[in-house]
Amino acid sequence: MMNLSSRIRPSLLKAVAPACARAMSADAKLVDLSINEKTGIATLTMNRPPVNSLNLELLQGLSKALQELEDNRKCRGMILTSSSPTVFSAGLDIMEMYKPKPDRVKAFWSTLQEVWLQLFGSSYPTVAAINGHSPAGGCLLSLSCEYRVMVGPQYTIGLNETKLGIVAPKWFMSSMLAAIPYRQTELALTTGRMFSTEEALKIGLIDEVATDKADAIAKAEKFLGLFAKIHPVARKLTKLNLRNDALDWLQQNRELDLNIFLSFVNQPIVQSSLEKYLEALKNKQGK
Ligand code: CO8
Repeated sequence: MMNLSSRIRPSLLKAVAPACARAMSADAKLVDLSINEKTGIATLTMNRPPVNSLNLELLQGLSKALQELEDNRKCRGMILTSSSPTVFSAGLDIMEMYKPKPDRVKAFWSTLQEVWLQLFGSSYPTVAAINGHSPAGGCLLSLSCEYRVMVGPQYTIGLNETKLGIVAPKWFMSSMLAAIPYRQTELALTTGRMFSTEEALKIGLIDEVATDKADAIAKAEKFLGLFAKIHPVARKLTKLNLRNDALDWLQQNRELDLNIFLSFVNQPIVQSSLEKYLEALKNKQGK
């Protein structure tokens, strides 16, 4: 038996999971975490219908799961994916930012910071199996992983914040800069561009295209297999040295970043943009 967390709940194991996989103690409702005992590869599945918008509770579930994996010495890698058939994650739950309650919005942003620090700076290798649309915070989560496999051609990915009249924080930008060049990042962010799978592949925003979720998972596992013969400590230190500047900035500036977010999100013009965007989402064609 693997020496996993004492809080294991085997009942969380999905019927489709391989026989050698077992569930860990992530929040049963909003995230599902299972680990394959043979390979040590964990699968972390976001499960907040309909679109996995990242509210405080989903972020807390992700943070707890990421910490469990960090504490589990047998974890050889993690695949982040979604239980939705069409959406990886719709990004931050706009309702957390629209007419926000002071204490909750602080906890919300602080937890988002924590999740990013945990994911971008994880000691184990990470892959996003992007099995649906991945705007804004959804794109951020995938960019925080080391490799991205995306189901195509029908889905889109990008940091579209400017289209909502909001500004992606510095560490969102750093995450994109870790994947694609400065020039492409500037163009993508200032225009709030959502990329098709094919376009994303062309500029390196994603690494591979998959035909469906199973193919994406298989490709993610193949990527993680590259590390079978690489010394884990050498791998981890190389990754963390490369990512150090971005990680260090947020670690040193969490309070400042929180205050920037709070003052920004509370501005009437931002609230008005969010309100209009929410209305447009609710009234979009096809509803
Ligand atoms: N937050 C809250 N609710 C959402 C969100 C969201 N991000 N996205 C969708 N919803 C809601 C919709 O309003 C809809 O609600 P209802 O059923 O009550 O009408 C429901 O979820 C289902 O949505 P759709 O019908 O649109 O579902 P589809 O499958 O047709 O489309 C998409 C899925 C493509 C994901 C689409 O919903 C979409 O484009 N969503 C918006 C994505 C987006 O722009 N997210 C940006 C969030 S902001 C962010 O992540 C970064 C903020 C950075 C910091 C800012 C500093 C101030």
